[in-house]
Amino acid sequence: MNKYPLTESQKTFLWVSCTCVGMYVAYRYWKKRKLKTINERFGEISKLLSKPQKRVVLLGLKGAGKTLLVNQMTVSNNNDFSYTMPPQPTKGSLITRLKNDLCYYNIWEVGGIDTLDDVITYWTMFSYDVDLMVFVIDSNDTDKLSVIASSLKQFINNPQLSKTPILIVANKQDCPNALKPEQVEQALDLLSLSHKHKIELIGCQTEPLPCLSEGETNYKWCHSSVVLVMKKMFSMAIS
Ligand SMILES: Nc1nc2c(ncn2[C@@H]2O[C@H](COP(=O)(O)OP(=O)(O)OP(=O)(O)O)[C@@H](O)[C@H]2O)c(=O)[nH]1
Ligand SMILES: [Mg+2]
Repeated sequence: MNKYPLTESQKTFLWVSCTCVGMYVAYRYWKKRKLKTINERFGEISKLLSKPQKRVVLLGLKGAGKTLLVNQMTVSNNNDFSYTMPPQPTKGSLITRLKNDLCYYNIWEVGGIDTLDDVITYWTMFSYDVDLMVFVIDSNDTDKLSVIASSLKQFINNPQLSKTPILIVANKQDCPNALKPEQVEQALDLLSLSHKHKIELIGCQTEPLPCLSEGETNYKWCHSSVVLVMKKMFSMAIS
């Protein structure tokens, strides 16, 4: 038997006090958790900002295959990405961000260039603060190679651009009449240019694409040569 029975008002007071203490403890716990989450998120953002960023400019004549190349690189870099076919001609420029453990790579694709004058203008316009210039070539379109060869010489002779490395992508290697990477190298006279400038060439193809399964409209596929181009691009941009 209870020696000191509580009155009704004492019981109510005790009950209200316990509830208040409980709520206060729960509130403090929730606040601490919230602050921790904010700190964790802030940590993630700081990590993002502290990772270096590289600027890569992707040029090439109209229809050389820049957009499809970037789409396939993005697939290999980001599991959630997919693209439709055929790619639409690029109006203006497109920026795509790729990443690896070391850096973020902001890829600027400049679309719709079709004359030598345009090539030079765009190369010069986009030449500031660039870590790597990538030039995509249609290896099947041999008539245009002379245009590219002369613009490359002008590019290399421009003192403003003297420190920017260049990667040439000899694309459309799947086409039966495409020049092989060594032949493109010769046509562009890269051997003599490489004495004056850091310049490399790599073969690539983004087609033929596999058939889509029924009901699918988007591709999540990339050719193995695209992965090699992307790795080369990453290594040249940080060199
Ligand atoms: N056979 C073959 N066709 C390709 C390859 N890469 C691109 N193409 C085709 O070439 C056409 C042009 O491709 P895009 O990626 O749009 O070319 P682009 O350089 O972005 O063109 P612009 O945006 O107009 O400057 C499309 O029909 C592609 O399917 C390739 O490796 N092989
Ligand atoms: Mg394009």
